[in-house]
Amino acid sequence: MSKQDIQTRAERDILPALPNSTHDLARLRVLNSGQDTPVVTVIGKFNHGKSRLLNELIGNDTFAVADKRETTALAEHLHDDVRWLDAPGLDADVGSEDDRLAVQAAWLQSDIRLVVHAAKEGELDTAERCLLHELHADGKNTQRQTLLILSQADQLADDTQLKKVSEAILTQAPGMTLNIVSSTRHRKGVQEGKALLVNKSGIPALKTALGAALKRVPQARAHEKQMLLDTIRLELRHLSDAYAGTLADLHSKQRQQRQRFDQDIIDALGKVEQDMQKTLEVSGTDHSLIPDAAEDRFKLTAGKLERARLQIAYSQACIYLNGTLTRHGVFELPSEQQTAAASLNSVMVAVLGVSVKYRKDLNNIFCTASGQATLHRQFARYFEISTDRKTLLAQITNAEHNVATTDKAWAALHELETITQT
Ligand SMILES: Nc1nc2c(ncn2[C@@H]2O[C@H](COP(=O)(O)OP(=O)(O)OP(=O)(O)O)[C@@H](O)[C@H]2O)c(=O)[nH]1
Ligand SMILES: [Mg+2]
Repeated sequence: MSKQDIQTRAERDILPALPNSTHDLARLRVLNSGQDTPVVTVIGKFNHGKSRLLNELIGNDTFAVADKRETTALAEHLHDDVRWLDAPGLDADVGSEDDRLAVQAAWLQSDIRLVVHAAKEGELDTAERCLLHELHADGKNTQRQTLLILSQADQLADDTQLKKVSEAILTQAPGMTLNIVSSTRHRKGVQEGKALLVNKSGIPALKTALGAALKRVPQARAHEKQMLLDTIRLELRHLSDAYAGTLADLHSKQRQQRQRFDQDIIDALGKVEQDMQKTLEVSGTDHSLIPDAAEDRFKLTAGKLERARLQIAYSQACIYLNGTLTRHGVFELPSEQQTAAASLNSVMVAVLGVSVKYRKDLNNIFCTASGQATLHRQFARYFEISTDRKTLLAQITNAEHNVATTDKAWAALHELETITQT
């Protein structure tokens, strides 16, 4: 598989787990593209002289310059083993979506950012200060470099004015070096062969500073690649640990719930068996089996008494077992099994039926191992399809899906690590 395919697969498999890594992966794609040529871009507000500065740095009028909002898309030029990118001005209020994308692309591709601010504008405004702050933070992380440039220096009345503006800006951007330039002076000096003017334009000094920054690019890129992979790895580690923890907790909850259910059912069946045995212990004639004669219709017969006694014992067993089931969230039949007769929709009715029970039935159902095992099995089946258990199962399925997502992301990250190092 080609490096590009691996990169594409990494994006496909890592992003579902870490959607916030979009930028890091896109930057890795740039760093892994095999293009070793360093990229320098200008950033700043429109009309501050960005395009013209680039033209002076490369020594020809490649980039469009105008006294209005001019650059509206990313323009690129290869010169002196450097890719120069001209970006639109950063003016959110007048910028279109295309501008925004172009600025984003410049941000993504650049190794060195030249922040251009026109001297005549005085201090940096809030947007520029935010930008510098952002670039500074990014630089600390990635080692990408930023050079601050005070452009159009010739527009100020004198050196005192220039000094005032420079000092004000340096207090706004502490720790930074200010590169003061005038593209107009540079062009004039070059055209008229005036070395002093060229020198005074600040462009040669800026070229020297840029040259030093360019030398640091390979090392910065190596650092940045490692840093990006480390960041993704760390985030993935946190995420997959969290997902694995959730899944383990849910599995353990599922197991414990079932164990408690099984134990409670065994205990309840044991108690019901004991009570039932007392009812069934009576020896002698089983009156319940002797049908009443027609003339006994309004009399209290031994058969009626015995049948009532069995019925009460049976009802008590059912009530007791039902209490146990209810404690574990087993109430009614699942909706797909329900009928129009609401009284038939209980799990107890579904398991034990509605027929009248006699001694033999009660003994088989409640007092034999096979009877108890049957009840246990059927109760367990309804337990597993009760609402709470189904919800838990859905949570487990979801957690398993999350774990699978991070597993896939790990595999893709390992591949990405291989192509990034080579
Ligand atoms: N006096 C003077 N004018 C300059 C200088 N640099 C640029 N300009 C003028 O400022 C205007 C804007 O210059 P551009 O280079 O197009 O500015 P930009 O920042 O690229 O502007 P957008 O592309 O619209 O963002 C043009 O008229 C330039 O000629 C300079 O050093 N001195
Ligand atoms: Mg421009």
